[in-house]
This record gives sequence, structure tokens and C-alpha cells, in this order.
Amino acid sequence: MKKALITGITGQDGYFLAKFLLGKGYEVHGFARRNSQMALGTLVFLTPDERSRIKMHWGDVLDHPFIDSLVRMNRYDEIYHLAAQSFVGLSFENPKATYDINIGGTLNFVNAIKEYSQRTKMYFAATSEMYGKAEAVPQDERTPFHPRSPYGVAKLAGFWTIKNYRESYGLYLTNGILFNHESEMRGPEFVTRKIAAGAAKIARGSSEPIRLGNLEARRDWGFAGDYVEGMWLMLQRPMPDDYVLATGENYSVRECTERAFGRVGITIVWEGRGADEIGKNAANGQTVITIDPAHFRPAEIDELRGDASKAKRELGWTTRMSFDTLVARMVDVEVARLKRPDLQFTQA
Ligand code: NAP
Ligand code: G4F
Repeated sequence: MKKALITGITGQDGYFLAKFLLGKGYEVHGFARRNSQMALGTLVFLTPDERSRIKMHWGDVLDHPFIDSLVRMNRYDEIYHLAAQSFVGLSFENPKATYDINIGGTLNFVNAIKEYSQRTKMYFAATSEMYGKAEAVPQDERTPFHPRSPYGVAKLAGFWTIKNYRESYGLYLTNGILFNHESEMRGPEFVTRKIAAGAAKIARGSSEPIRLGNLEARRDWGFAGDYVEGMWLMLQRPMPDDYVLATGENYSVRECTERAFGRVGITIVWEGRGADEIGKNAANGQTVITIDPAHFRPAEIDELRGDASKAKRELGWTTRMSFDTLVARMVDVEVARLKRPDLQFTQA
């Protein structure tokens, strides 16, 4: 039985990857930060049987002696290093913590592998944010990087750390350059989940508009469940490499908003411009969207769209869920959550 460690297991991708690897018969270990409430994040949505099969290790990615001993004791077949300060907006406010966790944490794992378990394969969660002010659309593995946030800069340092340790020591380390991927397990401050949750509440009678930032930013949004399979496929190749995972399509925040409201039967009409723009329910004039400049970023990425041809060709990976289906799924789950807050969403 293969043994895998998932860092960041309490996050969105950790949930889908844990389910996926358990389904493949892996012995799954989870690495997560302890908190005072022992909150398990997305893991509470796993079935009790799934949860009982995960061996948890409580620690911080900054704690290198702990990571050293964990890797030395367990000599994992595969490590999926997902733990990160993953919110781009926050990285402008907390750049040091973002650098420490996203660079230092990555270094701690590759160094532990180098010192104690050289046959361990590791996946690093790199990101399309590294393309930033992109020089070409679509972006693939050869597109130059120009990160636009402390988060993007830190992930790029992680990306080069992976490459450097791979080239220097012959270790099996891969970079997954993943474009945005979403689901009902997304953190609530990310824009797709925020829109889906807000639309569901308004459909149920809330008079609270959703306060958004830049409506024109375009992202290549896929379904997280499809992307974790790509992570696993990367580690099944004979040689380590770097791969883009993306849908090849992009949509604006405005288009995402219109689709989410469409799912609950509300057509939006837009009025005004810039920070004064509002979105209204065409049927009754209720304001459902306002602009809050607090959500504008000091430097924005206008457009990301990926070309996953290499992953399709070499890994046989493909994205299965369309953007419309993804938005519908996220909105439907939020509607159900309002009716049954206790409901557990375990479908993958
Ligand atoms: P997420 O939901 O924010 O999960 C991040 C995880 O990292 C959480 O479990 C978090 O734990 C953990 N973590 C943060 N700091 C830690 C620390 N110091 N020590 C231990 N654990 C720590 O992110 P995600 O969407 O699943 O993404 C997974 C990875 O892929 C991240 O590295 C992200 O940057 C990267 N990525 C994501 C996307 C995307 O669209 N989702 C695209 C490209 C790359 P807490 O719950 O305790 O905070
Ligand atoms: O949902 P977002 O916060 O995701 P973002 O910044 O694209 O980052 C996500 O994807 C990256 C992959 O490219 C990951 F590496 C990263 O970890 C994370 O998972 O914002 C998406 C877009 C941005 O352009 C933002 O400015 O939506 C725009 N936006 C407009 N209004 C908003 C809002 N974003 C948020 N979070 N909240 C708003 O109110």
C-alpha cells in the first residue's frame, strides 16, 4: 500500500485529494495546524469512515525539526505539499507571513526529503498567479513569469526551489502550475464562493448586497475535483516535470456573477460606472451587487487563461466540468446549506 502525506489537508484541495487517494487505496496521512477549537476545516465533510482512515499529524510548515522527523519516520512514497497562505488579497497585507509559509514551508519539505527520504516524490502547488502580468494568452509551461502579488512572488520562489533541488540532487519534485479551481469547499472569501453564497442568500430573501472588487478580471476557473487527479497523475510519471492544469477558457467576475444569479432565477441589470456601479435585480429593482474598493488589489491580474496541452498529452489529464456546471453546483450547494446548515456535502 502506498503511503502519502497531504499538507494543507484541511483546505479545499486537501479535501478532494484525500478522498481521491483513499479511493485509490493509499495510506493517507494529513498534516495540519492545530487550532484551539480543533477545527478540521473541510475534513468535517468527509464521511466518518474516510476521516478515521486518515492519520493526522499536527504541526506547522515552519517547524523544520518536526517535518524532518515526520519525513524520516515515514519515508512517504508521495508528498502533496498544498499548505500555503493561499489568499492573494491577504498577501498584500501580510507579505512576511506569506513568504515565510509559502517559501520557507516548501524549503522545509524538500530539504527533509533530500536529507532523509530521497525516493519520496513530491508535488508542489505552484500557481497561475506566477504569470501575473502575463506576456501571452494562453499561458503554458514556457510562458515567462511576472508575478503581481507577494503571494505570486512567494510561489515563484517555491517553484524555483523545486526546480533547483530537482536539478541539484536528482530528487523527484514536480511543480503543478494550476489555474483557479473552485468548488463548494472553497474558502468563503474567494470570489466564486462569495458570489455563490451571496446569490443563494439573496434568493432566500436577504437584502444584503454582495460587495465585490474588480468585476472585469478574467480567470480560468475549473473544478477542484478534476485538478487533484492531475496532481496524482504528475507523480505517476517516470520522470519529474512541471505541468499546467487549466480549462483553456476564461470568464470575468461579472460573467460569473450573472451566471450565479441566473441559477437562482435573478437577472442582473448593471447601472453606473467604476466604484459607483451597482447590479440590480431586473424584476424588482433590489440592489444585489455593489462595488467596494477595499477589494481592489494594489496590482491586479487582468486575465489568466491556461493551455494544458502538455498535461493532456503526457498525463492523459482532462478537465471534465464546464464553467456553467461548476457555478450551478456551487450555487445549488449554497442554497441547500441555507436550508440545512447541518448538511454534510460529501459528493466528489
Ligand atoms: P486553501 O483551501 O487555502 O488551503 C490551504 C491549506 O494550507 C489549509 O489547510 C491551511 O490550514 C494550510 N496552511 C496554511 N498555512 C499553514 C501553515 N503555516 N502550516 C500548516 N498548514 C498551513 O487552499 P487550496 O485552494 O486548497 O489550495 C491548495 C494549494 O494550491 C495552495 O498551496 C494554493 O496556494 C495552491 N493553489 C490553489 C489554486 C486554487 O485555485 N485553489 C490554484 C493554484 C494553486 P488552515 O486551515 O489552518 O489555514
Ligand atoms: O477568488 P480570488 O481571490 O482568486 P485569485 O486571486 O485568482 O487566487 C486564487 O487562484 C490562484 C490561481 O491563479 C491561486 F494561486 C490562489 O491561491 C487562489 O486560489 O480572486 C479572483 C479575481 C481577482 O481578480 C480579484 O481581484 O476576482 C477578483 N475579485 C473581485 N471582487 C475579488 C472580489 N476577489 C475576491 N477574493 N473578493 C472579491 O470581492
